[in-house]
Amino acid sequence: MNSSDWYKHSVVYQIYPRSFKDSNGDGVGDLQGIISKIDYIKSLGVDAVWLNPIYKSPNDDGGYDISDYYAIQPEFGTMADFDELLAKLHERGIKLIMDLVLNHSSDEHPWFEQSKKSKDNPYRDYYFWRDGTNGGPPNNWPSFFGGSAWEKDEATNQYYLHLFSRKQPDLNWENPRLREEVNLLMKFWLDKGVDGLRLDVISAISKRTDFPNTDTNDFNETIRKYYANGPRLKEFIAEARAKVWNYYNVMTVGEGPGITPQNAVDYLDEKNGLNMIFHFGHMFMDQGPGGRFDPIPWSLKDFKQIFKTWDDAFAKQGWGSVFLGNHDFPRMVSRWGNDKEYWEASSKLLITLLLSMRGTPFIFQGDEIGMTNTTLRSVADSRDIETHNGWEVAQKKGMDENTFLKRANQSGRDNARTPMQWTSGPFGGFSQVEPWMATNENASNINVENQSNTAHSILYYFQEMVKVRHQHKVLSVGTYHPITDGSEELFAFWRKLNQQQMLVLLNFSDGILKFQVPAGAKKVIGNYESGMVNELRPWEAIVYDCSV
Ligand code: ISL
Ligand code: CA
Repeated sequence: MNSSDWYKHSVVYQIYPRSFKDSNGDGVGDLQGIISKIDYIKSLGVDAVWLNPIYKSPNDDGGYDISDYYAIQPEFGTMADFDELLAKLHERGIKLIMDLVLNHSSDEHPWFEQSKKSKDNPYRDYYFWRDGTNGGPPNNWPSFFGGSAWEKDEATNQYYLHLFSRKQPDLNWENPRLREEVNLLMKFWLDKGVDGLRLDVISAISKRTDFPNTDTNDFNETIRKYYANGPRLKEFIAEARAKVWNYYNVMTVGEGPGITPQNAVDYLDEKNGLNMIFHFGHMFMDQGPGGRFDPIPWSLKDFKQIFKTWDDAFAKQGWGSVFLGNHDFPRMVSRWGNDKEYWEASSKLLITLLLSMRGTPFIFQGDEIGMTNTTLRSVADSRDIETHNGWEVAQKKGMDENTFLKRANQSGRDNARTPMQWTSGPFGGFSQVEPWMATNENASNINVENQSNTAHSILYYFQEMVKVRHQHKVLSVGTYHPITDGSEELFAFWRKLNQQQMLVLLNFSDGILKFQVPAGAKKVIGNYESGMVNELRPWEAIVYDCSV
């Protein structure tokens, strides 16, 4: 595994290729489009790029349904384009983290094409096939994307498991032959010089394979108890590490829906585990028992507690990751900030939080310029299977489209997938033709072009904050000491490392707050021009150096 712990000192930029930049005028982002923006990526000061899946896929779930792990999605380009992108990133000292989807494949993958042919096909056990019960599915497990997690295959009169869409059959990691296939495909990408792997839904590769009914209506509880954290999880991760990762200088970050502060360390064993894992404590805090389209209010007090709980968990072993948004969640400024009258200040405040917290920060494309949620005018505007399936479920419960749309516009994944906004020109400069998904209407005033080289812009602030993080090791590896736990407006904390100590003040409110700054504190960075000491204006963020 890593001889170097480069990832602990890195800032990672997440690129959703379909929406980053279209280079050949087909309305879909592609690898040459990313290459055309490589100097922009360099200008951000980031150390690594995480690419969402770029493998051959029928695109049922944004590429998270892979039909060939060894081929590039033709819409995105060729393997030569990939090799060029990797080389150009490495020339600029930027590492590449690939996204591997190993909990499930596409139903158009040859493995599944074989597996469904007959009960005695050699590939049958690459997936989970079970007989139905009482004329229905084997158990009551719901899919992440609505409906049952089982699909009936008439040809062999059995059901196959798919925690996600019916076109994403779960791979059976209990089968050593499947695990060997996974090892081979990982080696293929690591032999090409890839520096890191983001492991999709790694928490579910070992699940309850006795398949009991779930005993709760709370979906996130069902994930925790039945889909994730299964009995052989540590074994499977340790095997992949021993057979593959230990032979490369590769960083591994798992995506862990269902992990808990108590069991996170099980995934992060220094010798046999992953380097990092994404937790979802804050990501699910505003989801009710019905999941994404059952939004509930969130409180800053709980938000702060979640950061403390997980920092304590990761302080024990392994290393944490910090993110406030990605391709699966609404835009951070719309979700956690104030994207109306305090759009600029709150975007910068969230960037300050992300880049001053312990753990490797992951910034999602567009958040560095304060991109906001979009507005679906009808469900037909959505390009996300989760939203479409969610609407089907909602209709069955008698919900009207406007009510569902309000929820989808608040918490749906489409918000993060609108084309990157480069200029105030047509389609935000993403493409010369109508993109695969409508550009956000505010692209004319929120874009890279009008924020470049503008001192007070969000983009400029992001670049400055990245420099601050790189210049002060206390912000990447220092200890974390929250204060003002009880406040519903102020998120304040210390970061300490030997003699260095930094005080971070974040006013998560539209009001003015008082805070007694220690004598001798030196302001390092802030999102307002100089103002009154001991007073925080609406959504004001300040980092003070209080080193002794
Ligand atoms: O979007 C969610 C459902 O509410 C998240 O819980 C998400 O599905 C879950 O964290 C797993 O996400 C990953 O795997 C999915 C894919 O749709 C997501 O884009 C990916 O990030 C299935 O591969
Ligand atoms: Ca294209």
